[in-house]
Amino acid sequence: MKKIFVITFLTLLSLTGFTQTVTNDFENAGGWKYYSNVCWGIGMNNEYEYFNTNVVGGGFTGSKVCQTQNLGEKNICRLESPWTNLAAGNIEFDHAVPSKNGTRKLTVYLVKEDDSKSKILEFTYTNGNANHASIANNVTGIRKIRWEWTGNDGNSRGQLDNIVIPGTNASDPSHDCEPMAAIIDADGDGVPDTQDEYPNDKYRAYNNYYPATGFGTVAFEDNWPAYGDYDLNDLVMGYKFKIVSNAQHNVVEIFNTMLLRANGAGMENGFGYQLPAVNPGSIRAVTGAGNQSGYTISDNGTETGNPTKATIIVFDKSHQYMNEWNTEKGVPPVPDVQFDIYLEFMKNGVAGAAGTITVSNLNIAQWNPFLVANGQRGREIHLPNYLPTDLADQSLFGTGDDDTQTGKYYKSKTNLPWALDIYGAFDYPAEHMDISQTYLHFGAWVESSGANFKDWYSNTGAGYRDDAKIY
Ligand SMILES: [Ca+2]
Ligand SMILES: [Ca+2]
Ligand SMILES: [Ca+2]
Ligand SMILES: [Ca+2]
Repeated sequence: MKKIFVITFLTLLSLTGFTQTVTNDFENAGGWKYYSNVCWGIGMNNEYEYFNTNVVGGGFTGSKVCQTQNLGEKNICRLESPWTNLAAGNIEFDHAVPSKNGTRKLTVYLVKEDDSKSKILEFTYTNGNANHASIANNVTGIRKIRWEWTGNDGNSRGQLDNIVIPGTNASDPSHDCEPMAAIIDADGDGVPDTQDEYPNDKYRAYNNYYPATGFGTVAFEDNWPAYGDYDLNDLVMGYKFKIVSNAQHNVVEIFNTMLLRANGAGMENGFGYQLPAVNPGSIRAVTGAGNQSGYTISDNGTETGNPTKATIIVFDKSHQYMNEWNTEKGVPPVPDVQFDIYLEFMKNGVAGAAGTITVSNLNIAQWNPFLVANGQRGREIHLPNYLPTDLADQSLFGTGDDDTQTGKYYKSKTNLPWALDIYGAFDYPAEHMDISQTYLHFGAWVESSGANFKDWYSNTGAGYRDDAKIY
């Protein structure tokens, strides 16, 4: 909600269409207290005074009794504006040092948050008259203006009046007049730096992670439409998505890390996934996939033959990448094999031909992973109740143990699945170990349609698992 609020707020500001200014004519009845409350003068070693005079202009003039000698930073005679979200336009003010003795000089700076400064005016007084400054400014972003008087004489009064600064007050009085974090937006993409994970990149703003931390796991039984040994370890894949989005929450790119963890299978199985909400034309490029022999791949890296839902083939044959099965008791495990899949949706702000998609419409949680059994493209095995792709061989539905029908997909008559999606790590069964005898509440979880024993895979308490059957 916070992000939405801030965006709305900024939009309203820009819609008003006024050139906003930060002003100070020192005439407020509240006196200096009023101005210091809205963050004028921060950085001075003592307060401004009021001087009832028309020397500069109006009834009151900002005036500081100060040493104009160069006595070091602490004693420099100066005034500072509030932090201002500066806009292009003229910076205007009147200034004077009425009781001039010796050499007196005014130097005006734009100051950045890191206290680096750039000079915008240097003025040497030759008399006590008021002077008007009008300084063309093209700098935007968070700055304050610092007026410093120096000289070779003792006490004097640097005076200011009728200050007009193009921009809006960006100081936060409730936080020591620090720059208001909510509206610092270095790259101008509309997302404040504090919320912008790419504060210097206008084409990127947010990272979105799925799962929120670590890896999720999908595990498959490749004997579908038969139960087979039902060990659900014929392909075990870790998955992680980092979705980068821009200020409008459009997907810019996806970094998808896939881990081949086990392939306890005699068959050569492939793996892919579909993004149901993504038109393939919204993706500019896919890189990082493994071999894709037996598949037809479009120029942008998505699979041809699924014209409305982007389909990514991660690899064609798992055993090319992992010789061991990583499921056989007594055989030492081999390391996971990592695939870094990169999906480019936008480049320098330009979307793919089919246009942008928002992170919420993408809804990465509905990604649709599937195993392709034994190199036969049509033999797709999906998570329960996930739809087949356009390339699935529908003649397999309802055969063997499968009970796929309208509204029910990849489930048996007793609702057993051929694939599992675990939002975290998964200690998968060892080779040939039926998952329902490895995880002792798995059956009850299925029978209850997931209502009971939701922790069937994670709970290590008594009665939950047969450790001897876990790899
Ligand atoms: Ca930004
Ligand atoms: Ca940004
Ligand atoms: Ca199996
Ligand atoms: Ca197996």
